[in-house]
Amino acid sequence: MGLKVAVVGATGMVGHEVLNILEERLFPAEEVIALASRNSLGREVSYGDKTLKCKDLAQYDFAGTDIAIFAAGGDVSAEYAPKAAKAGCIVIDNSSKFRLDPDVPLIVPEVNADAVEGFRKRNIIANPNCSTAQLVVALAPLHKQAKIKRVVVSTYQSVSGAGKEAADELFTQTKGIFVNDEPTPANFTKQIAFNVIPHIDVFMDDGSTKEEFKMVAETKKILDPKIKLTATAVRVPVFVGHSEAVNIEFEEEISDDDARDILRESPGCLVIDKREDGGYMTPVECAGDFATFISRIRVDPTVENGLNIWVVSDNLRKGAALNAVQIAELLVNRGLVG
Ligand code: 11C
Repeated sequence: MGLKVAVVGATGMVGHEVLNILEERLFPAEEVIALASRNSLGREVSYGDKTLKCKDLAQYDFAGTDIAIFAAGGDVSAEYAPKAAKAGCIVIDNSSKFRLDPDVPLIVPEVNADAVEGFRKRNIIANPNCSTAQLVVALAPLHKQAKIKRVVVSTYQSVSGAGKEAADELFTQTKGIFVNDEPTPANFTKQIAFNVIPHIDVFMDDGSTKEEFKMVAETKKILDPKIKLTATAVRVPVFVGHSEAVNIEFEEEISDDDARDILRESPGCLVIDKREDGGYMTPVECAGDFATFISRIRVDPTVENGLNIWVVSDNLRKGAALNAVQIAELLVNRGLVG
């Protein structure tokens, strides 16, 4: 069965990874169309050994296209995703625009694959925020075993989460500091080179940031509305790979050995956890990989049934492009498309 698949935002970092992953995972696409804004018309992008010329999203007729993966930001999704969906194309949307819409399923295939059936209401499926995706992959199997009561998570998020220009800013600032250039923040609110910034996305009325709010609301929607979660989201000078220090309180007893065994068997998880120098994962090692890596699994003795874990994953892959392609695979495997 050959499918017609459109990638919206094909020139961006996530769009680039979507094209790579469709090809790497041999997605059954007969035709792949790269779509972008008029400014990128005719720009070439790679899909395996082929070169695709970008077409103009504004002129594209989605009728006859089976799946469109949107990776061009909330404004583009708000305007074009409903049009594509109305034309009969199933939209998999990377932006935050539809995630909390009760008529749009928010899917991480390892966690809540069955909820995908709900796409029929709007023909749209939402992909979670990158920091949520890797978190729920690690939490879901532990929740199934011992029921999570509360999670305290601190993130260490790479600059690629903020896009290509932000990644370039880290590069330019880092070089500039060696020649005494004054850093001029543009994509971040403060200097990012040799610094950390406890601020991602806009501030909310309660003092949290929208990134932190998303982690709370999306985890509840994907995993369990009863889970209490509090987050502090921090930008760090790393190019690719988000890391998370996660403290979890369970209703039932669970040892660190139990958790390690469960996570070893769980889909999408890879446990790297030796209690020795280097026996854990860091973001530079996860770039380009599909897995959610879990390290530093240990008991938190300050609460009843507490564990600490360290979770690392490629934010452009599991956090965005890979999860979107996995959703497309889920549609194919369940005979919901084509
Ligand atoms: C970041 N997590 O690292 C963000 C990027 O809601 O899809 C993804 C924002 C989103 O800046």
